[in-house]
Amino acid sequence: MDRAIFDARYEEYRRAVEEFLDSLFLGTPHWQDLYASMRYSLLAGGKRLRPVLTLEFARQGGSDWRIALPPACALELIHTYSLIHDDLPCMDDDDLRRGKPTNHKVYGETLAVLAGDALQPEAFRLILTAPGLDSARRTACALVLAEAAGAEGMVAGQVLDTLHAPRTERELTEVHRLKTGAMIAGACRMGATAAGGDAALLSAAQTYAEELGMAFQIRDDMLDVMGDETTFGKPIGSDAQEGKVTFVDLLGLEGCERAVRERTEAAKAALAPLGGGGAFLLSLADSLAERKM
Ligand code: GRG
Repeated sequence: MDRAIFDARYEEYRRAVEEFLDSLFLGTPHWQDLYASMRYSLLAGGKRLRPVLTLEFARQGGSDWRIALPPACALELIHTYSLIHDDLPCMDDDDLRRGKPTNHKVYGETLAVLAGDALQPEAFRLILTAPGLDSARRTACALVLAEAAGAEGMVAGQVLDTLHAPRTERELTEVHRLKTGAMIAGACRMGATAAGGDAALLSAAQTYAEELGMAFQIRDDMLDVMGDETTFGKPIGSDAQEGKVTFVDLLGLEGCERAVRERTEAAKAALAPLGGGGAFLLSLADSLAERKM
């Protein structure tokens, strides 16, 4: 896809997501400190990759992509909670996220934990009240989110990563399939589900996402070694400092580059059933393989 057309579509999706998120948690209860803490992290930028994937797969399912905005943003609420909790002293103990002080550095640990807690049911509320979805699609989308974020998805990956010290390529691949890949796969399946897409689209979404998720994580490990702190938005070298084994340790930078290329090509191959309609997703895979943030 022509770069300018790709950029324009990504920007259209990103802007719609920002506007939707900015409309949340604006009330004036006397527990406004909770809302402030939630909005601080929710509106701190980020690529909005997961909602963008949802909106594009909704388009692929033949729907007006706007009907998928609530479930797309639900994924971003869950993603945001995971980042807030991951930065806490009991986990990675990070001071910087997306180039800004982490939530607990600004609001304190108690409110950071509670903001993350609140974002989870609020994500399900968005799906279960989505105006453009009938009750069958709302239920199906809620299930996609539970599978992606729960005890067989992202949280399982975080447990393995933080408490089981993965060291081999096989162990690391499993961690990242769950911790990073499950939410990326959930994002793709969410769009297809919201649009009522058929089994072929769901299957393409799953395979594309699995390969994309691994490429994304290997690239993340590379950036933790060779990235620029200002662009990446968090300190470089934090994995090594925390004693974590990464793909860079196992494969070296060149091996990682090769693996990212192979995974990216496999992700693109999974889009064959979409024909020319998959052009945006092909370009997205290529752009993520070269990302700097
Ligand atoms: C606390 C239950 C729980 C889970 C945390 C997502 C996660 C699991 C931890 C964040 C740390 C990390 C490096 C995770 C790997 C996935 C990843 C690269 C997350 C960052 O996603 P991006 O790059 O972030 O899409 P932006 O800022 O662009 O939204």
